[in-house]
Amino acid sequence: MKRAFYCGLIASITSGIFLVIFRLAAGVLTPPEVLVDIIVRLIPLNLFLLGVSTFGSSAKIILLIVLAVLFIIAGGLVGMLWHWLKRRWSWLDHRREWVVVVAVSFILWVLAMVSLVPASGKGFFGIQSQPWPAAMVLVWLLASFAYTFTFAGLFFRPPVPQPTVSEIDSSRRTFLKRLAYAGVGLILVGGVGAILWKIANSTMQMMSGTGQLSPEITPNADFYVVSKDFSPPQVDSASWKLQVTGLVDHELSLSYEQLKALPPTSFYLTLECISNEVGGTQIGNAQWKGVLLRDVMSSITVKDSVRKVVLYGADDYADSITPQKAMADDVLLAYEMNGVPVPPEHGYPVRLLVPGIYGMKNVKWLNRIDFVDQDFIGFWEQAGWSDQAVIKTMSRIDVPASASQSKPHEVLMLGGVAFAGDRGVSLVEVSTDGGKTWNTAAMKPALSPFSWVIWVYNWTPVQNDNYIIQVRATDGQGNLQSDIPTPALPDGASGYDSRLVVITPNPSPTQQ
Ligand SMILES: Nc1nc2c(c(=O)[nH]1)N[C@H]1C(S)=C(S)[C@@H](COP(=O)(O)O)O[C@H]1N2
Ligand SMILES: [Mo]
Repeated sequence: MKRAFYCGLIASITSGIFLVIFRLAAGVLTPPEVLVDIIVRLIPLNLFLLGVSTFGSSAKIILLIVLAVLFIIAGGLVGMLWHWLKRRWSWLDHRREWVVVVAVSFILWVLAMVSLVPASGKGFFGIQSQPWPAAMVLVWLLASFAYTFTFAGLFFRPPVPQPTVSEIDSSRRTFLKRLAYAGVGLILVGGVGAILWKIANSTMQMMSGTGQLSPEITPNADFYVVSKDFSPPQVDSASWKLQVTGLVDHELSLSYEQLKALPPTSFYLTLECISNEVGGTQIGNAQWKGVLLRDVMSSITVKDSVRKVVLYGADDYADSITPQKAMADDVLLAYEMNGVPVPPEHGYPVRLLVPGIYGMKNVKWLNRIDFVDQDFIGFWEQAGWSDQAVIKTMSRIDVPASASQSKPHEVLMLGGVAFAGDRGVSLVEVSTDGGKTWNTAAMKPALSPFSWVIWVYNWTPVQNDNYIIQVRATDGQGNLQSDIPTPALPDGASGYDSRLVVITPNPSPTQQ
């Protein structure tokens, strides 16, 4: 058993060295790195914050080291498992053993390619990975072989006489014992995890003061509402129809049931109103489920003369998007918001979502899509708002609240959200000296290419003073958000969000 463990260990180290060589030489990501990506994206925000506040900017590296060690140990455990199986399966003679090794390498690799790799956002079999797709597929396959062949080479022995019954019994007993140890270990890890969770929740409440860090997913009840009318129109889903009309080869009328029978798509998307001022709250992130407009249109041919696609809502509201945007592969007819039917105030039964464009084009209570050969000036555009309405890169400070007080030499957590439409956020920076110097904030990777990010920065002021805290974001195309203060009308606000923080030896308790 011990020998099997050590052989497995050496094999996974060999495979690891192999992976590291390709990482350094060609930039091919290793499995622990991909796992870190997935974990950091999927863990709850509080745990992420706990990691950042405990380990600082090296939190990710520590996680990576832990995973790399686990990866090596897993190699040893697989070795032990092999040893155990081999004793049980008498058909597994010396010749067949090698066939199984090749098969196992393949299975391990396929599993990684259809689970780990897509979960990290690199597509099935890593088709979206860097530096080129085939590299990851190939290197991981070879690494899998490196593991199994090293193990086989070290561990396999030419046939020996059959073990006696008592030998099998005792090895089974030790195996069961180890299984029990592993069980106890799992329970311990779970317990420690639960305690950390508790601590994370309580530290968050302590740290947020009056300013609250935004949850990554905005609950429906807290999601901002902007509608032209005071109360939402009453739409009955049983009689609701979506009409596709205008310059199309044939018109379409779809019921709620017919729409829901089409293949569903879901994604996270942050919605922001064009009238949201710097530091404003007319922004929220939700998971939306529905049908892609492209899929609804799959049987329909649109005439070349079409210039605008007009979207009508049941509240006598209309807005338009370009045909290019309408046919893009990410425009969604949403019927669910955060796992429940879209609430009345957010557009029940169906609303449109157009990634990259401010809220007003995301028409609620949608009931007609009309293809026209003229320009169309929508409801808010008639009042002077931009028709392009491309979302500007923004960032907001949620914590601390304005005019907060804190003590010198004490860590003060700064945090908030940053958003750049469908371009994504690549960097968030914080200045504590009025914009002279900028520090990189930790950023929880976005839940989707259309989602905001949560950022945090732990700041330890040393002097008693009044500080102006500022934040700025860079989008996925490398463009820094504009620092020119501009009101929201006509094409969205710009400028940096800022907060005053007073550092004094005796903060007044009422203001924290
Ligand atoms: N039918 C209809 N759709 C609409 C509106 C409206 O008044 N009527 N307001 C728009 C505006 S200005 C914004 S910002 C978003 C807000 O969506 P929410 O209320 O779900 O947050 O909906 C858009 N869609
Ligand atoms: Mo809006």
